[in-house]
Amino acid sequence: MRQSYQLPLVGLLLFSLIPRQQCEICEVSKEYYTALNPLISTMINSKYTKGIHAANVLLSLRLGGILNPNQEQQLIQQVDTAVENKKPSLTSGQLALAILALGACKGPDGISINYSELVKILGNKYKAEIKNMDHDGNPLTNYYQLSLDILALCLFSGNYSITEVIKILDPESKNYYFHEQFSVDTGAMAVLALTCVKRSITSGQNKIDTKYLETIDNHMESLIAKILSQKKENGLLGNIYSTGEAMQALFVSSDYYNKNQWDCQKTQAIVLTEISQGAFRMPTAAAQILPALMGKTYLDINKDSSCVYGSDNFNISTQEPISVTPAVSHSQIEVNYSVVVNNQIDNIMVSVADGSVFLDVMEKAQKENATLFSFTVEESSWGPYITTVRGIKANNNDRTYWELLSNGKHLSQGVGSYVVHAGDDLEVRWSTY
Ligand code: CBY
Repeated sequence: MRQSYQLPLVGLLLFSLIPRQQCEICEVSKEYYTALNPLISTMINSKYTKGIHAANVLLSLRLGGILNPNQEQQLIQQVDTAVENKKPSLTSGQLALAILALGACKGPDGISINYSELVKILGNKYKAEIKNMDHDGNPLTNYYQLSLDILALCLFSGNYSITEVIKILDPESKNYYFHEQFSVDTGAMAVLALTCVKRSITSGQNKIDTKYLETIDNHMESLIAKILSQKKENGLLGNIYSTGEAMQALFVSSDYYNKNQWDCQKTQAIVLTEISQGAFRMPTAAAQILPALMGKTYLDINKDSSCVYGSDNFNISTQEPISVTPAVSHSQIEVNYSVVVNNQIDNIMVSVADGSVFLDVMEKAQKENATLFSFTVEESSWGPYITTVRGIKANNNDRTYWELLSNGKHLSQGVGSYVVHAGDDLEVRWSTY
C-alpha cells in the first residue's frame, strides 16, 4: 500500500534529477513579421565590398529561412570566394563565422564546401589565439572571436580541448571587460559556446568528460548573472546592439535563471520599437538581432538538416528598400573636434552639413590640418573602424584603441554611423580597454 503512493513521488524525484536542457524561447508571432521587414531588406540589399563581411548576414538569413535558393546561392558564392582567397589573412572569428554561415544548413547541391579543411585551419587559428595569451593574457583578437571559434569547432567536429575551454572562458577573465564594463556581446557568445560544449559532453560517447559538467555549469551561471546585471529599465540587455545575442544566450540557458529575472516580451517590444526608428540600418546590426526575434539561436546551426526557403510570411520582392544613410541637408552645423593623447588635447571647430556622421567631421578636420588630424580607417563588418590617428596605431597586445566620445560620453556606434549634432564636443581618445 505504502509503495503505491510513493511511486509517483519517486517518479517526480527522478524526473527532477534528469539533467534538463530547457529552452525558453519567446519569438515574434507570425502576424507581426512585417515589423521585421526593414531588417530583411537591409540585409538583402547590403552591398559588402569584402565578401567575408556578408557571413553574418548569410547566417542570419539562413537561420530565419528567408532567402530563396537563388539568393542564397549568390551569398554563399560571395562568402566562399572570400574564404578561398583570403584564408591566411582572415581572423579566427571571421573564419568561424564563415564556417557557421556556409554550414548553417544543408542546401541543394551546388557548391560543395570542404568543411573539414576549413575546420582544420580554424583549429590552427584558434591555437594561435591561445598561444598569444602567453603574453599578458591577451588573445590575438578578443574573447568574442574566441567564443565564435569554440562554437564553430564544437558544431563542426573540430579539435579543441575541453579543459582549455574551461580555463579560457572563466568568467573572471579580464577579457570579458572593456574599461571595467562587462561586455554583454562577449558574455553571450561565450554562453552559446559553452552550451554547445556542454551538449556535446552530455550526448557524447566520452563518459570521462562528464566530470567537466559542474565547472561548465558554474561558468554559465556566473556569465548569465553578469548578462542579467546589465539589463536596463527598458528591457535592453547591455545596449541595443548586444541585445540580440544576449537573448540567444538567455534562450538556451533558462536553467540558470528564474523566470521573474527576465521579461522576454519587454525586451522584444523595445527592440521592435528601435527597428521602426531605424536603429538597425547596418546590415551586421540587422543580422545579429534577427535570429532571436524569430526564436532561433546559433545552436540551431546544423549542416545535416535541410535548409528552409522563402518563408511565406515575408514578401521579399516587394520590399521597400530603406535608405541607408540619413538625409544630409544643405544647412551647415558647427562641432568641436579633438584628438586626445594622454594629457595632450588638440582641437578644432569644423563646419559640416547637417546630418553628417563622425567620419565626415574627421575628414574635414584632416583637410584643414593634416599634421594634427590625419587618420586611417579599416573597413569592418560594422563599417569604418579607426586604426591610426596622427600615425599612432591601435594595438591588441597592449589593449589600446582609439575611443570615440561625444560630450564626454562613450559612443555605442562607429564613425560611419554616428550622426553628429550642432554644438557636439566630439573626441577621439587614445585609450586602454
Ligand atoms: N567581431 C569582433 O571581433 C568584435 C567584437 C565586439 C565585442 C563587438 C563590439 C560585439 C559584436 N556584437 O560584434 C567588439 N566590439 C570589440 C571586441 C571591440 C574591441 C576590438 C579590438 C579587439 N581586441 O579585437 C575594441 C577595441 C574594444 C572595440 N570593440 C572598439 C570599439 C570602438 C571603435 C572605435 C574605432 N576605433 O573606430 C567603438 C565605436 C566604441 C567607442 N565608443 O569607441 C565600438 N567598438 C563599438 C560602438 C562597438 C559596437 C558597434 C555598434 C554599432 N552600431 O556600430 C559593438 C556591436 C562592437 C562591434 N563595438 Co567594439 C558593441 C556594442 O555596442 N554592443 C567579430 C568579427 C568576426 O566580426
